Amino acid sequence: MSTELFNPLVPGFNPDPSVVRVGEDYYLVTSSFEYLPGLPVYHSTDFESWEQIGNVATRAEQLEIYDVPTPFGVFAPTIRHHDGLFHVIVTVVGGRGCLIFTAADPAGEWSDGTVIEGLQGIDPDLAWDEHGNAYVTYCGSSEANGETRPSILQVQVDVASGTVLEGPRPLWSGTGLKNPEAPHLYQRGGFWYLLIAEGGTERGHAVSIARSTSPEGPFEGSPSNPFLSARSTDRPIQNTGHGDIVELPDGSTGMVLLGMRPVGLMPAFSPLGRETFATRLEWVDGWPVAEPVTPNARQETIEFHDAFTAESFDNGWVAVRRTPSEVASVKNGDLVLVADGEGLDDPHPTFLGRRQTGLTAKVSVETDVSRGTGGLSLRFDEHHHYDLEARSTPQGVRLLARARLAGIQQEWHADLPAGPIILHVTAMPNAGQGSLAEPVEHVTFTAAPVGDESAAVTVAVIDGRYLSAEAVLSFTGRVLGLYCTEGAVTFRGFSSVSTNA
Ligand code: 6LW
Repeated sequence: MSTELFNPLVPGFNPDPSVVRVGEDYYLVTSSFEYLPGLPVYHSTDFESWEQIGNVATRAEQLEIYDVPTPFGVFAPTIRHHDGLFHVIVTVVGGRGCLIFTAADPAGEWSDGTVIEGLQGIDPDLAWDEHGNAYVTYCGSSEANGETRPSILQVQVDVASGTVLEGPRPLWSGTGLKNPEAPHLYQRGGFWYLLIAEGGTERGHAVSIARSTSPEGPFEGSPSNPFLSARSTDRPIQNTGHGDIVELPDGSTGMVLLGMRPVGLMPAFSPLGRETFATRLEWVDGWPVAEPVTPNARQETIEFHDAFTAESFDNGWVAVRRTPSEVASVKNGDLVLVADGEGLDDPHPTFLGRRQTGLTAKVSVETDVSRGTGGLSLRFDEHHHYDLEARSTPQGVRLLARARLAGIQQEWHADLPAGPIILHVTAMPNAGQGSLAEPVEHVTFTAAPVGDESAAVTVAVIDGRYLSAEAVLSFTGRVLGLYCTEGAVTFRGFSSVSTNA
């Protein structure tokens, strides 16, 4: 039976996907930038339904991202399996540099990470030849005719010690489009194939390929490069690039890659940022031909409820530059956040969130602000977030909705009587648009006394276009979470429901 390719394959903020097949099992990892735990690991046995089984970096010391500035942190991993061990190679930009993590079980625990000493670049790939030589192929820069240009480089390494044994040698620079990056090296049918992204991660993003009889080159590009791109098209999935090739359950060749889903009349704004998609490749004369990446969303609702009764955090919760257990505690159904001086505009907010996984999404949580100030936030980074905040006053509960965008701020207010409240945020693309001036997405903040939705107040309805990857100019995506800026806030019964039409 032919494997059905669902798109998005892994919805929400999941850029730079890399995938490996081991027997009947598939494991996929994506970039995580300033969030911890880092490097989510997704698993599938049919390539159709995917479940997050863990994270590579569950301990802060594995990444050391406490001080990395936005938009740095954990960029573009590669996952491979060799000699009975899973390997993830990645760069922590502005941090530990290029690292190799290993694990016997991809659900974890993963190792502390071995630094590849002296490697200057991003997007590392790891491949072994038949003699066991290990190659790290990555995006760096090389000099030609007195000019420094980004290019794909390669070193041979000792994986156990992280020592560079040979190189770097320049391999290829693509067809001349900007930003040749995201290399992956594969052996197939007597050739070594070098897959790369070029054109930049924006609308010009593309995938190109070259081949050689040796992993060290020289590489010859495909005559049909770039062999995949959505540039200058009106396809609903844009920015497609940064691929990784894998054999599908039906024996055909698949490629996972990043893409974006712009919404609105133009459509120009992608609320969820860069997500993981998939397409099929065919081999013609030893070169891949790609099908365009087409939408095929699962007709399902993605639901998540957390009653906060477990002692540990479900592996989809993330915090900013700190682990969830450093910022939050759970006990008997209460999730407590305690402010420690930094707010949402700072690099270390007291914030605990989850990726927004559907273009249509609703999150609700009971909130007790009798001892502090906090609420719900939709976050791209510390400079770009929409918030619904509550605090107690002598008259009751004061509600504040805030749009904070690169130093620009607008606020809306409403009031509720004293007592526990429930906060809701809904995100909904605006389907019935007649003009470009209309909102592309409605982000609605409402609140009600617990148990009395008839007394709900709408605090604000904000156009989501300004909290999109294009407006924010961000590598991340939307993370929807709970926060506290003063005192302590207790949350109960978090629920999130989302759909991708
Ligand atoms: C990543 C690069 C890219 O390192 O964006 O889309 C960078 N491609 O390959 C960050 O995700």
